[in-house]
Amino acid sequence: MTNWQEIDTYAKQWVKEAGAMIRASFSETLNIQTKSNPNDLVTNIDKATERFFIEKIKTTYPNHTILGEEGLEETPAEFGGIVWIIDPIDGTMNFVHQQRNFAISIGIYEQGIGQIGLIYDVVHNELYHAQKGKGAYLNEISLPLLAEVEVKEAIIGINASWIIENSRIDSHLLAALAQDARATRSLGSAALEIAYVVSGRIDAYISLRLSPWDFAAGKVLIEEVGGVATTLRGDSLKLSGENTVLVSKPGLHRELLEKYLMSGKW
Ligand code: 2AM
Ligand code: CA
Repeated sequence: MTNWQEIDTYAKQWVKEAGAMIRASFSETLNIQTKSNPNDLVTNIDKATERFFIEKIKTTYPNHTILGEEGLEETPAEFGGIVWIIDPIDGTMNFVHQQRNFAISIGIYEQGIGQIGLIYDVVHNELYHAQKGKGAYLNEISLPLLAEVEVKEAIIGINASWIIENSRIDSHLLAALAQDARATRSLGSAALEIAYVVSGRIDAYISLRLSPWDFAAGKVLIEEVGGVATTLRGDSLKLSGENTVLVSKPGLHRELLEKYLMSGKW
């Protein structure tokens, strides 16, 4: 039998340790590089943080596998066994430019099913955490089930780049949503924006392109407060490759799919 309580205790301890190391790095000079494009940033701290988790996990749980954003370990061929899905710094651009509004995100899955979700807002010392079936918490506070809300009273987390006209997606559908909603917000860290839906600070979050490490923790958390995480077509999120992502309060999820998202080409 897997001892999830023990795994949870270690994971939280390591996340706090990594957070302290990231805070300590603020006084050092960053080494910044670009990845897929000039705006896709990675720093020595992203890599050092991922390496820190790999060393801890391999020492303590040698039969677990690791899928990290920086790819320092070989990507698991399949999602059998226990897999730690890690984004060492989600919102690297915010980390570099703002020294805030970024998070460590860790989802721990067994046979493709999320068992533990941790999203740590390092600067605000806010740890969103959940074990499947045991509810979600923000630090020591138990988070309530999400109440229903309609689009016209909802705050939608969405990046402006998905609303401006472009040939790749049906931006007019998302522009209509932005107009109908009470407000839109964009924080720049997918994991934190999902955590904000979990804690009720915003009502839904939409992205056209996320990788598993961006949402693996958030999916565990949102399901513990009665919310839903799917693609923009309402399908299950895949742990391989990129996905469109809709994370939302329960009734709002259906309204968003039916009125704005299902007819889109994405
Ligand atoms: P990252 O900071 O770990 O790269 C930015 O709106 C959010 O989307 C961040 O959480 C960012 O994660 C994520 N994201 C996922 N794929 C991305 C991509 N290809 N380019 C930029 N941001 C991406
Ligand atoms: Ca990320």
